[in-house]
Amino acid sequence: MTQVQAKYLKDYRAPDYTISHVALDFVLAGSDTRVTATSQVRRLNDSATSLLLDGEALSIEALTVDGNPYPYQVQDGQLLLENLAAEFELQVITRLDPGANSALEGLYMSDGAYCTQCEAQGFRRITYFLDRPDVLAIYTVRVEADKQAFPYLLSNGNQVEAGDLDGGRHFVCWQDPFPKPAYLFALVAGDFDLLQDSFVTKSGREVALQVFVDKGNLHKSHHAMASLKKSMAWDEQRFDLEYDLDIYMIVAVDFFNMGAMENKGLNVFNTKYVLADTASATDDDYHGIESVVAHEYFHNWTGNRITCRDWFQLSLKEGLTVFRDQEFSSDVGSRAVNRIHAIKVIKNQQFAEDSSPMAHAIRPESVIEMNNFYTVTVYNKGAEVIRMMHTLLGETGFQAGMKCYVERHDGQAVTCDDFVAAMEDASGVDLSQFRRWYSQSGTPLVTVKEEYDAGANQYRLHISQRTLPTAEQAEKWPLHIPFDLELLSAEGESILNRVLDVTQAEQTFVFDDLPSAPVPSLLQNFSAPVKLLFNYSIEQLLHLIRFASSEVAKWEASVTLFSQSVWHNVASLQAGQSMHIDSRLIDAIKGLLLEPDLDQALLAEILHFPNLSTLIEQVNEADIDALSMARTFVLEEIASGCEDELLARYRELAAIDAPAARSLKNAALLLLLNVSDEHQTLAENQYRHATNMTDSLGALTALNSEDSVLRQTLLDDFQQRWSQTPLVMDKWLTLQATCAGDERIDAIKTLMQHPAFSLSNPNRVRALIGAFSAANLAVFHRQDGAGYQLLTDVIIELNTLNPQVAARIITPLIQFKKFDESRQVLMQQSLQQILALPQLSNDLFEKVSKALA
Ligand code: B3K
Ligand code: ZN
Repeated sequence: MTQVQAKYLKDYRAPDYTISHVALDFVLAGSDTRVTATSQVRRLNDSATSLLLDGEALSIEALTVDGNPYPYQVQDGQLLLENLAAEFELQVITRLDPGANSALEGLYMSDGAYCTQCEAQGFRRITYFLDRPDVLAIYTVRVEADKQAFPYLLSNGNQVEAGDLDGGRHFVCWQDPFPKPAYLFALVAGDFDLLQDSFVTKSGREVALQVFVDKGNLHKSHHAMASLKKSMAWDEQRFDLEYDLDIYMIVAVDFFNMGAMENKGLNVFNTKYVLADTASATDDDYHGIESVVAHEYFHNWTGNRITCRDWFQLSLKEGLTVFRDQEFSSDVGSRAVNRIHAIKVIKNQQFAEDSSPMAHAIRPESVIEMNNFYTVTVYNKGAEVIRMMHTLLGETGFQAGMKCYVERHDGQAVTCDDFVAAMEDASGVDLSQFRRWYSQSGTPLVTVKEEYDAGANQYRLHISQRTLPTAEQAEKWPLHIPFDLELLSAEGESILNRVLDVTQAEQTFVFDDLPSAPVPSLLQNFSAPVKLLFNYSIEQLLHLIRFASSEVAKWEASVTLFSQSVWHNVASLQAGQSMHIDSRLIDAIKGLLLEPDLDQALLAEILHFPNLSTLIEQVNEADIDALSMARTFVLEEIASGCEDELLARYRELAAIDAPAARSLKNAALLLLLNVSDEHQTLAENQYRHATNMTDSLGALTALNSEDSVLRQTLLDDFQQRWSQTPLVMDKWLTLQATCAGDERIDAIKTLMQHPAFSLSNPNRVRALIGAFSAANLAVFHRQDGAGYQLLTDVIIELNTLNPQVAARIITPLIQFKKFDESRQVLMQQSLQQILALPQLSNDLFEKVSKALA
């Protein structure tokens, strides 16, 4: 297979032709499915003479121009038509086999239902088209299928006609009044249970709301519906944005490559982000559903009404929409806890991406396979960039910017620059230097040095910034960094709270009239996605934990305190000395456990001390063996030092039916199991008397750090109870993928043969293989390379089956730079093995070739 060439942002050209209307006629008939696409094509560039349409793996049955057969050529999958008039009607009939489509892009079958996934470039697997986001067309769709097997025939917009046909078949016609790019097209045909509701918009229009789920799951669809209504109300209140069609549909399917998809008026969702009841879903699952439903809904304005000019601009819609869903979660839940979750994604995953061969700016410069760029950088760092603008402009300025953006660009396909310009114009804030965040990749290192001059009552902060070269970009520039700072007095009072504009490579900020040295709370709320380098003393960290105004700062200080202790012990191990913990760390945690007013969910976050991935990101090279020993040591010391307090909190919270209480209780249990096996009975009792999945899983997770007879007994019980519920069996798979011990590899291989597992379903692959390689670092990085080989074997099978999923789970294998020489060699050997595959997908080729370059 010849590998495709990279495409560059700098080569963007407006299209020569556009398609204003398209009528799609689907005759759904298994392997003999036929699609007739009738497009109204218009020339935009007078000097253009030929038209190239995108297509992939298509077979043409007929093609006409203005009703007459017309000559065409197919080159590298694209369709070439020449000598065309300025306006014409093109009709193409293609034949598809959705049942054979295991890549789950374009039109495919999910457990007996037809469904589509067209973003980024799946529409070209349905018909030949101008499959690019700057071609906006009005769609009318007719779907025809067997009536008994597929009673629901759905597409975008409003239903305009329906009827019965001969031979037990029926049809439905849909019309979407809003012009849209092809990636937002959707079709679903199947038999579902349907939950119906409605929402009255602030201007008084009634919108029909429908959630379609697999038969027998209606009782699990209510939370998704409630989340949708909450999102619609919130977007009106906070952003003044109202829904525009008369109907909003969500369909949950089992086979889905990602979380969900925002197709206009017809969202398609992974069942994981729809189905929930308290018996089978955890509090985290509930939260995930609420935020993904919200995210897809918010795309209706930020993504659908205003879309991207080209795929390099993906963060225009994704960064902004993640920011919006984060704000939604924070307004309806705990702002501090949501912020902590967002910070963890950046520190654990995005920093790792920045230092990997796949480093890219939130607006990448070059792309081989677009599906590889739905990343934590584009999404989550993209959201941080929007958040920084929000910090610089304030809520009022930011909302003025949003208004300007919507008024200027509604109905258009635009760029990130257009967004920043709207923000700038509406607020008057100069964002010229700030724009670099869009084009510069890598994590800025921000070094802070403090200086207190007692004679002059003056405190000075020297702040310098530097971004190291990344794989694809050598030269770096200073960025405009909003640096949120609090200064605390020795007595713990807040003396100053403000955002510094850090814009130069080196800058000094001077604070006068300070009678004693303050304690700084630096980069509060993680006000910019940078690595902060500051040597906090233990005393300063303890001061911040007690007195910082920001709850996030208290959490950050506890993370730093814990990390410092781990690194200290890594050094001891490497020097052949014994490990040791400063008792002040234990006392600080004890103090927090005894503080009655501290938010329970926040305390739970603090007790979930940094995992191995977070710690690895703090250094250039990680000695994974020493690191994992040192982390376990520190955890055990804290847990045994706080045993009484942990037990007291555990007992006090045991019977409280609230998510925050449950999260603290389960965090305490996890620590207690680190102290002694005696506490196993706590976990067993919790499991046996649990009335909800959060408590069952909390108990199993606490028991999961090492294999034991009890663990095995309860896992067997769990399996018997849930064998018919795939989403719960995913939890069962993940528990086994993330347990310690050398026998793990064989256990996972055996599980791959279990009926609960299937390589063709992405949720199953992520639950077992994805969890193993991303969250069981000690075993994945086993010295003999057995962990790498296991992942490699799965990737090789997925290369042809589902390239998108293969390329997603390869991430830990290309991030080899942090590990020792012998592990690096083994990881590279695995990558070589993949690169040598005879039919290597573009998805894998892009990542592997960059990693080995
Ligand atoms: N826009 C989709 C993601 C599509 C990914 C294509 N490989 C979901 C979302 O971000 O809302
Ligand atoms: Zn999105």
